[in-house]
Amino acid sequence: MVITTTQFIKDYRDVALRWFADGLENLSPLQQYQTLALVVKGYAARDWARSKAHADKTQQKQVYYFSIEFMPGRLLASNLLNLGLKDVVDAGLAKLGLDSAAVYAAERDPGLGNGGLGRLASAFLDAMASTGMAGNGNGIRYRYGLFEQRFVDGYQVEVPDDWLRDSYPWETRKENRAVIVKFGGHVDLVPGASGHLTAVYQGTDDVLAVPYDTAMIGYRTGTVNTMRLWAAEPTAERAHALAETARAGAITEFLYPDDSDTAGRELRLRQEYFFVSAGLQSILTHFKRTHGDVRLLPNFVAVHINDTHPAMAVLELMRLLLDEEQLAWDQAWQLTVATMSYTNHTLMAEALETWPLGMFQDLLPRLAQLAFEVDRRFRARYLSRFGSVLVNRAAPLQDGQLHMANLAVIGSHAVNGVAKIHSELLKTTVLADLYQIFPDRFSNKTNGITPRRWVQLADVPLATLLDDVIGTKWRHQPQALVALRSHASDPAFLSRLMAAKHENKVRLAALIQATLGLEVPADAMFDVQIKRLHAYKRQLLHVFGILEHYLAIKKGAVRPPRVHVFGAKAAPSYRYAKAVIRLINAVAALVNADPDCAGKLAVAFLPNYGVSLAEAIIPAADVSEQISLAGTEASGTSNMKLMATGALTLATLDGANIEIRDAAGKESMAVFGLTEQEAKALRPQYNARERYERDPVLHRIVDMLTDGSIPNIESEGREIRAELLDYNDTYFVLADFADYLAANRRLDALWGDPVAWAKLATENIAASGRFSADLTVQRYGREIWRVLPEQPV
Ligand code: 26V
Repeated sequence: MVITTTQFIKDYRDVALRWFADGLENLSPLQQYQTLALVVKGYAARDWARSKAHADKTQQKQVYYFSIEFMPGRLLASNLLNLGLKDVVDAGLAKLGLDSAAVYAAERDPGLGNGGLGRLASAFLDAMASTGMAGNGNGIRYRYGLFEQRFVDGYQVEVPDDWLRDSYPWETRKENRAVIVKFGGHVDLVPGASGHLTAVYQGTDDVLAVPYDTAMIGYRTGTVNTMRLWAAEPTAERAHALAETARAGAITEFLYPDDSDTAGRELRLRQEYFFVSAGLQSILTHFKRTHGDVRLLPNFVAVHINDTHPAMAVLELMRLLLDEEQLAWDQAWQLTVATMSYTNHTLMAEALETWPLGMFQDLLPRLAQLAFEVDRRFRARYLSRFGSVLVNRAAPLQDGQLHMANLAVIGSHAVNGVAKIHSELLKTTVLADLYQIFPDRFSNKTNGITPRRWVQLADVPLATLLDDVIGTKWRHQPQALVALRSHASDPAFLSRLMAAKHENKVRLAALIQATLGLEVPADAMFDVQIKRLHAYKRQLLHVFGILEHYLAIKKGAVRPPRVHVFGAKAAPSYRYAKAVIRLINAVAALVNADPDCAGKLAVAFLPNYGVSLAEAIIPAADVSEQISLAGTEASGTSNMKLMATGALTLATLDGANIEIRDAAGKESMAVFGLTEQEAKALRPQYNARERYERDPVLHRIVDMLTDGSIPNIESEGREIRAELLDYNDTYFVLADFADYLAANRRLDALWGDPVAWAKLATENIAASGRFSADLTVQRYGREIWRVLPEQPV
């Protein structure tokens, strides 16, 4: 899109006048941002309308990515970048004398997700638009997103995230596309004249689902797709009563802040059905208008189930095809399976969703009937071939529970994991039985990230350097970054690379100063761990490493200075995770106040980790901590973002770390710890207490949890110690401790040779292109959704 700076300034002034009846200079930064967002939305509007019309006219196959979470991040800068207008607008803002940093910062970051799963969904929407695919998001417009995290006395305190308070300029309410979603009541199947049974609903509780659409603008493609988020409202007949508004609205009031504790929550079940039913109804309505015959559905529509939360899409599509479209079971089933595909995002057995049948029947009586029938047919079909034991374990209904992962696999034509090791482990662990029955459905699709947000926007010093050294091709094709390899031994380039990193570190140091009042040396090694707080991710191991360094300093050891940067939210009900948060804050207080540590060791735990904070932290990282127990982290994606901005990875052989090592080369990663197979073999004979007794350093550090050496962690220290010694250290922190230290000492040694360090950073950046989400969605597009031609092998 071509807009001159002059034209932009005129447009900006016009919109300010129309919207606020005022001149730009009289608006607050928030109002300036809102005005600018409207201008940009206007610039994208034609492409958006054209993309929709084009997809319909050419009958392009559409992907609908169903996800209960999306985390798009701030959109202003990324929309400008993708439209090719960022430079023009920045120049315009400068000409107007406006504080562009303040304008960008005024945008709220919609935290409509918990972590990796939600961020991946948004990265995929960005990538689909940027590769010209017609791919849309379908999810929930939560009134309150993931809580805002604050620290009070080292404790995590949760504050509601009122992200819609100032309105959200990117969304468009489409009341004309609202649909009704029915809950409860009962269904009678009444035989009609044709012999087909008609489902008659009585006493249902109806809720209006209103879509809010946000444009997903492709990077210089002209493709603009849609993220459609549904809000619940009372139906017209009930809209007059205030109580009804509150009751209906409750469905989309808040995001569950928890990836561990949603089991059995009726409101969560309502949320899931709400956005699945609304999404499928709107897809079918649109499809019939544009294509007519529902029997062609899988030729033109792919519905993707992002984790099990939308898995009831299998049953809902069956309901629509049987009850509304009057198809016969076999045909409806064949269409459903051909339309659906499913991604699994975790190996944690306790995370596999199940619903008590009683609850499911009460809330979704018709879907429950269909679940019984799917289960009956599944058993009948596979019993003789696979035997009752296996078929029982693979069936959707077991012990009065509906097993959503089983339903998702049975009702989809494709199932995938999110990194090679994860996809392999799915076949031998959580989905092993289903793999026996449907081996051909399984594949791997390693996750990806969008280098546009993480490099082009968040790391301008690096991006500018890259342009200068290898040209700009990498901006369109991140794989072109391999060209950097030929500069990995060029001292001039390496010193410029380190200068760019240093610039980012100075910026992060200023943020740490402003947020925590802590001064950190920008020339220290910045050692970063940013992700949800979970026992399996082992932030505790990182803390133990810090304490070991602290003790060494107390004994006079000299090591390269380090600044440890943490970002992590804990689920409000996850006690252990909250104890670890308090521990990190207490260790930070101890270390940061100790004059012996000044200039040598600092700990900065930045509150409220999310997409925006990640953008500030990632470009400044020297070390990327990816230290989950092998076999527990499905993929990880911060590992990819940190690699792309030149951090060296300190990692176990888990998730996508393995593929990162393979891509960047063994030397470029500090690998440590048990492998997945070793961990599995160790489990039956593991004795954590024995490790504690045997290793004096470990002994001392574990004791520090409870002997008062770290002030203010009495109960937390006891709880963590108990997890380690009484509950036998579920995630093998003690088992991997010594090797973790050894890997850290290797990094220390490398730090002493800045040229060698910079060379490895270069290898990481050069190899990061293969983790572009553009490539990931193209693999989905070719092999699962069939919206792109198969590539010759
Ligand atoms: C659920 C639970 C529940 C029980 C306790 C531990 C636990 C841990 C994780 C979860 C999974 C939530 C789904 C999720 O966000 N998975 C993440 O998906 C990312 C994108 O594929 C992937 O990179 C992360 O490794 C994976 O944890």
